[in-house]
Amino acid sequence: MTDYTPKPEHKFTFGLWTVGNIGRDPFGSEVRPAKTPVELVRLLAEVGAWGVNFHDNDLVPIDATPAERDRIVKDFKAALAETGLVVPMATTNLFFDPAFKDGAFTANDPKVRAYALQKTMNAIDLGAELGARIYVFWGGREGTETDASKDPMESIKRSREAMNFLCEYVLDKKYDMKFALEAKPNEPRGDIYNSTTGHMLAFIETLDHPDMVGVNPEVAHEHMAGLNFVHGVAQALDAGKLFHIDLNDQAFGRYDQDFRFGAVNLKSAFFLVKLLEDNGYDSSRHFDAHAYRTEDYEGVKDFARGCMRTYLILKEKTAQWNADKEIQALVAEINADDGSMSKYFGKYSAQKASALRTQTFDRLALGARGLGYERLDQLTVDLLLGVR
Ligand code: GCO
Ligand code: MN
Ligand code: MN
Repeated sequence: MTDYTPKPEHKFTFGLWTVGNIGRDPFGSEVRPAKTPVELVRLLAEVGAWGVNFHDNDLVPIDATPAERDRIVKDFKAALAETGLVVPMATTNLFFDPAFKDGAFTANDPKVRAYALQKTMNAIDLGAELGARIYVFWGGREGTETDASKDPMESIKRSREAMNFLCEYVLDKKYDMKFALEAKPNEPRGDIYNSTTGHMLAFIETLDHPDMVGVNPEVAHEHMAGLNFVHGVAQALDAGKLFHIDLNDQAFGRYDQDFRFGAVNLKSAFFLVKLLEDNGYDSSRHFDAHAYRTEDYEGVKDFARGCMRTYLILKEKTAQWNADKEIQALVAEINADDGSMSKYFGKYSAQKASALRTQTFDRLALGARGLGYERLDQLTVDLLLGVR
């Protein structure tokens, strides 16, 4: 192919907060002047993105008057119409304002919990008004520094009650909207509840409307926890719960770096793209990342273009891997099956179990056989490095 131009069918999206990141960190102030939402929409259109997502307060400041809100939303809608960008996802900022310093839905203060619900209902309305059909929940401050401060059992109950309330709100309003829960192990809290995608998948099954709720796994967050992201995403896909995904990159063992997709772990990025593409993932490819602090807005565009370009290159590599005769011959060999064991697999029966007991196995031969994974992995590396 070698045409790596992003197209609408690729469903590439960015948050206003990603290309709008002004480079503040705990050690230094902003390095880029802030752009308005309208300017950011135009920037995203220029680099070829399909959609733009936002937190309520990325678009409407927390202290805006109703008249200001209406004007901002009107200008934003005009920018969307002008550029053709869509809004597939929206979310609530429940972490920036000091009111949320102890969390939102799990805060100990009931007034904070009620305010969080009110703020989220307003933000859901805003998202619905702009066409968002996925609503993300990232509980950045839903956690603790000390477990003396909150009863973890109570926190789980409060989280569940909030999700149940908000699902009913969406049903009541007849919005065509589903929720996607995003896990992160820590940062900004010392520990965040439901710290991995696996935790979230288990939590969802305890809700009143589990079918309305899926996950939004993020590469960086599972890597912060030292986990294999591809495996976590596969579990979400298998459960029919991969409603959305946050693509970025991250060195293991570091703070939340939110680097350009593929910037650090190219091989796992490849297996991720392969997983998504081979399994017909059809929702947004959302980049939740930002440019290095060293960059000006030209660098921000390079960052955004780079995310999409790397994804498309890895998509091409997926097709190449799937069509590579030598690789596929090895895959077939690894999975060779003469059918002689089929009678033991599938649903249990007492008859199957007793037949299996009488089967003899050459255990030593099973253990002695080389599997060829070194060769397969090196072929993959050759392919990724462009020498195949
Ligand atoms: C982070 C998170 C956030 C969320 C965003 C939308 O680590 O800061 O990834 O960027 O994804 O708040 O829910
Ligand atoms: Mn992150
Ligand atoms: Mn994220």
